[in-house]
Amino acid sequence: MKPFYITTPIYYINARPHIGHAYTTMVADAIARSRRLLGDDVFFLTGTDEHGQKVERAAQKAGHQATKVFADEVAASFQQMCGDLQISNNDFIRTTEPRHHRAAQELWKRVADRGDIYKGDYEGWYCTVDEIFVPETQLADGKCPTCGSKVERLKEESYYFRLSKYQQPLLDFYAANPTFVQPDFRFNEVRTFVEAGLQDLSISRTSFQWGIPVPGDPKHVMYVWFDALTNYLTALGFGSGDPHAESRIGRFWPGVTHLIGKEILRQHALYWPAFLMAAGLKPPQRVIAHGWWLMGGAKMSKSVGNVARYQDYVDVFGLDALRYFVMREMPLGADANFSDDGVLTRFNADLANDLGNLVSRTTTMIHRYSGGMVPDSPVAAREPLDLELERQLARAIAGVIRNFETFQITVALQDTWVLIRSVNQYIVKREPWSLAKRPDAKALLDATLYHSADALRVTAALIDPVMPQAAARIRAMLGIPQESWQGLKAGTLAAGTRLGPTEPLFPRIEKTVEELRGMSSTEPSEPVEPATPTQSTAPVSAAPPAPTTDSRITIDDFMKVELRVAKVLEAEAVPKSKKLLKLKVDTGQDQRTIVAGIAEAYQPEQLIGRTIVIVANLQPAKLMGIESNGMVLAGSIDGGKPMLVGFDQDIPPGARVR
Ligand code: ME8
Repeated sequence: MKPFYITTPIYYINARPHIGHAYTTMVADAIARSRRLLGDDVFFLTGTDEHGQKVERAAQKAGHQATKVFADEVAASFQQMCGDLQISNNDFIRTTEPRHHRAAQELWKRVADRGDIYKGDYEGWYCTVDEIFVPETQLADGKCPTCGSKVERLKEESYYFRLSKYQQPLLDFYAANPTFVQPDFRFNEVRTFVEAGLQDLSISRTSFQWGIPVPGDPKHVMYVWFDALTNYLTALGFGSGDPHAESRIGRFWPGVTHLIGKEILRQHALYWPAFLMAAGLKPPQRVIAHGWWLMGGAKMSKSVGNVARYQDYVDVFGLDALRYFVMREMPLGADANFSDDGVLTRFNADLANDLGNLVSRTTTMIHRYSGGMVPDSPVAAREPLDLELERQLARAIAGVIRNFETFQITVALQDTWVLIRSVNQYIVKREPWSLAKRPDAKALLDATLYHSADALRVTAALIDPVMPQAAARIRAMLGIPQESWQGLKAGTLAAGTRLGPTEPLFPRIEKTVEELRGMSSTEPSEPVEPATPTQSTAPVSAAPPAPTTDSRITIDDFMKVELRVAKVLEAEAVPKSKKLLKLKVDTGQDQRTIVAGIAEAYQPEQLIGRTIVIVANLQPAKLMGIESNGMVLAGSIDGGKPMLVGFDQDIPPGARVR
């Protein structure tokens, strides 16, 4: 079995976890699960970073006499998060554990023995929120350039690490390992930073005590990042002195994948490899830096307080829906907006409509038309439509595996949803409900049932790392065991398999976001659009009867117009037309062409990537010979230039506008 080691950052315990921490942990979990499905020997580590001034102050603020008591309490909430989110970690490390003290001191000694630590005096600025030293030249308006917090002046005796010595070794290492940091553009940032020259790094503090004592000089505690980064080795037995425990280093190091948020890339891609080189150890194989969840336009952060709690979303939408949303919504490396509306839209469109429909259709049909048993579909009976579905399955399997291997989970989920929609279309085209009425169509009906169930089996396997509960529930409905990704292919569902009982997988949520907001708890959450009336909140029958001359419409009339958010993918002028532009837009459900009369107000290139609102259910019409499928909404003042309708926050394509 191939070893595969994956880590999350270890989280500070100055406050309880929020969606940001949940996100990294869930992504690492999905990657770990995918590797297990591929047959790897996985070691998955997460944990808590418990030392440093920030934690010490948080404990004091919380009125705790002993920082350790506070640490135990908050660390437990991160452990609880792992349980709540069904994280499959193999170890949970706390930096206050004796095994970690030993490891950090061992690393320090090795670096010191090689002459790369010396004593000096530090005078400069320090950001306690990020626990980083900030050079004077990098201050932004006298504040921390990373988080914008006030920095503090420090003047104390300090041990220094000879980081400057590692400029060239780091650049050589980067050159020899072109995939060390992903995504690529982040690697460029690191390279540029190192190329500009490195200063030695202060790695000890004397002004507080909550840390790991420096070997031989306990007046100093280690700089929290020197301590924290070592956790990745502690969990492999480093510094334990026990050959059996330490044998894990040989197995899992340096082939490690560190999954982190982009704000701590420098520590992982620069300090950490340099510390390791100085200790005579190999740098890690890979650092993947993901983007931030934003809330109200700013990074969701416990220091700022604009956080969403994962528990609220698990309670209302279920764990798998939360896992799906975050992994579908944020492509690797990019930032994304976390909004209740976004979660609700994805839930209803992707989970209830697409996946939920496929599950209920397939299982109900087999119960109804085949006595709850998967029928046989001899190879000879397969028609082009069945063979095309098999090819689509093969493409989806290859695509999902490839994308998981390159950590593109969002793309893997897109591949899976292309498949799910194709299977739904396959069923609609075949019309099994009509075939069931024709005794001569039994073979075709059986083929349809077989291939739908087989595709559902593959779908369950493909969503397994992201949605383990849903995958297990689908398997229970199909009456099949969990499947590995090794050898996963179309057509292997055994005929005669007896289905389990059917249950609704993701029942559609008919409530508005505002109605659901009863779910949110004490912490402030992002403001959302005011509630929009739906049939459930504004039953038409309860409205006073309208006078016959009244031109007002009922809510039912309005709801017939399907207004949706779309994103412009391409835009070009329509030849020989002054007013028209041809747009290709992503509606969240499909990509389509819309011809819009906005050429006098917008250049095509201004529109690419822009979020717009369209009427999605308009009958197609031909404009200048081009079929337009929908209409773009814009406002204008009496014959003036059109102004596109927009939003004041990010909103994903497909969201309904009401
Ligand atoms: O930095 N969006 O701990 P931390 C996405 N202890 N991810 C987010 C996020 C957001 N808005 N907010 C937090 C530390 N995260 C150090 C790490 S490692 C040796 C030491 C996630 O509690 C993301 O993974 O500030 C980020 O890197 C991590 O939480 C920071 O957690």
